[in-house]
Amino acid sequence: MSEFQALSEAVLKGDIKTAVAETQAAMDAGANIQDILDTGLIATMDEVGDRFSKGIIFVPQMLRSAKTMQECMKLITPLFQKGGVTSKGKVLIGTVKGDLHDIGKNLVLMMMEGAGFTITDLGVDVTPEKFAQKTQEIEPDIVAMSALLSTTMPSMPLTIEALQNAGVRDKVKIMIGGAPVTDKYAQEIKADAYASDAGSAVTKAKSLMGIS
Ligand code: B1M
Repeated sequence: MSEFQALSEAVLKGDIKTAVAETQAAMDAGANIQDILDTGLIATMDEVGDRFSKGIIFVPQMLRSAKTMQECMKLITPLFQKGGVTSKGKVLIGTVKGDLHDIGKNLVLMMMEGAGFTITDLGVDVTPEKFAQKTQEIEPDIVAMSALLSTTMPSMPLTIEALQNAGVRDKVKIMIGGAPVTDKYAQEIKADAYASDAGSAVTKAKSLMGIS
């Protein structure tokens, strides 16, 4: 049984009040924040996805669990963020067109912010044109795209094409990620980096910026 069993059960049930209280209790007891995130929250969302695949739960329950996880993340986010550091680089991030999943993208954003990057978040369902227009406007160092559906992955090469058409492809590094995305896919669509999780997204972003 996991140390975060009660938290996990509350997220599965979509019981926001209990989940938030359990997160706070774990933090007060000195639990490692990364463990709360990995074992208590992320692993539980995998279980939610598994139950959804098996037809045990449906979209409303999945949504409720997602909302519950997001409320818990609000408590731990400040602990990942360090103030007053010089920016390590500008990152433009969003979930691609047609895709509404934002928990993973928000985790990546939170970890990058914590590592000292300056983030502009375009949110979800971001069209290739919006990515291109914002890239022209704010001139980021890295354009970061997230996709959780195999059906929305093709928005990634379309976004790269839009950046090309806007004449900004060579001015940025492109990083992609999300559960169905792979390193092989990143190479196929000529992205500059793939990251499998929020932690490695930070490592890859630093390496793209030539910093360690
Ligand atoms: Co959706 N959903 N969903 N869903 N949902 C999945 C993704 C699915 C795998 C569930 C399943 O069937 N087992 C499946 C996709 C199948 C596929 O295409 N391969 C699925 C489906 C089918 C759907 C709908 C089509 C269901 C329907 O309506 N019939 C629908 C689509 C809506 C749409 O987007 N247009 C849908 C809807 C939803 C909700 C809205 C209810 C909700 C999202 C709420 C929200 O995000 N605000 C939801 C949820 C919660 C999930 C699951 C259960 C959990 C996703 C999650 O938040 N995981 C998911 C099953 C699963 O993933 N196990 C599922 C936790 C999160 C921390 O992990 O997002 O993977 P993840 O992010 C990780 C890494 O991937 C990586 O780092 C993160 C942290 O380590 N990462 C990056 C992510 N982005 C990155 C970017 C990077 C680098 C790393 O660089 C830029």
